[in-house]
Amino acid sequence: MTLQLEQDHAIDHSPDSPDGVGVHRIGGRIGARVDGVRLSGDLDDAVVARIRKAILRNKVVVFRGQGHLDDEAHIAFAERLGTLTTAHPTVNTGSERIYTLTANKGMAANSWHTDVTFVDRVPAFSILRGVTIPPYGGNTVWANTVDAYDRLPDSLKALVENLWAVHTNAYDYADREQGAHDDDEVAVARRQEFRRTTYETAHPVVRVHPETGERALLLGHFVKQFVGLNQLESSTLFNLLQNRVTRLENTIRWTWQQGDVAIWDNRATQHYAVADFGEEPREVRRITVAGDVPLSVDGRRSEVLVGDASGFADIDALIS
Ligand SMILES: O=C(O)CCC(=O)C(=O)O
Ligand SMILES: [Fe+2]
Repeated sequence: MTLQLEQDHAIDHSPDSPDGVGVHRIGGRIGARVDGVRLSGDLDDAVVARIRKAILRNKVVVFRGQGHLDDEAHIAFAERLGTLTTAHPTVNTGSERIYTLTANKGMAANSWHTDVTFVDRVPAFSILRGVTIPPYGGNTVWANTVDAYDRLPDSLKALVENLWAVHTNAYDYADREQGAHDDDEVAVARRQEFRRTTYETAHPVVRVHPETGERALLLGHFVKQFVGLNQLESSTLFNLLQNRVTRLENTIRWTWQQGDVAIWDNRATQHYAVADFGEEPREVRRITVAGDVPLSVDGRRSEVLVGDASGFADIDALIS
């Protein structure tokens, strides 16, 4: 079903709505701050529906002042948006649902990506809670992949609509990630764990969003190669398209406070955690809502090449 996003525009952005919920845009192409909501598993259905609409429309929404949330309440709220995934397909986080990120290095978050695209069932939403926020730096930046597609010239749209890419968690970090030459033991162990089981999936470069019907570019740092192109051709084209996604006008950058929550539509965004907080502590915790298998413009689903992600997310209920 395609949402009537345009019609809802006025309601969605009224700061004085009867339920006290206000959605305020914070960027021209992506991003909104939602005020007047205390996140919990007990929110009214109407408020949850407004939040979902705000996410779909703005691609990422942030909430200040949610310091009352503990892991349990974070999970209870997340469940209102859909079925949850396990914490991660390969990383042992010590928790079934919670993916805790504390690293400033040796992790793949300080590079542009969409979460977990190496599996077929790309998550729908990521819900990130700021637990320990450094005194400076450590912002997160999101980019709008629907807008990036929309702004392509027709010639490039025609090219990408027929293009597929192989995504993997076993890519060569040294080629992609700044700081990947870091031979710190913890960083090396983390990278090894991340690649513990190899996954490879072929996804369409343009996916049709299952809720909005919008077309989005599906790329990011897990892309290994485009189908039918060699390594050099792949990286040339990848850079061209990624530059379209990540140009600054197409992004929103958020400076965290403790107790903030950010929710992004992982089917319509990429993000980058800026690793510029020195040795200061930083901890954020993510709960992930399962998503379906992407659909191409011509109606074909992504294809698993290596690995079985059924243990990461049970998506039978999402397949109609
Ligand atoms: O630490 C952050 O700001 C974002 C980390 C990240 O990539 C994620 O939670 O998926
Ligand atoms: Fe991420």
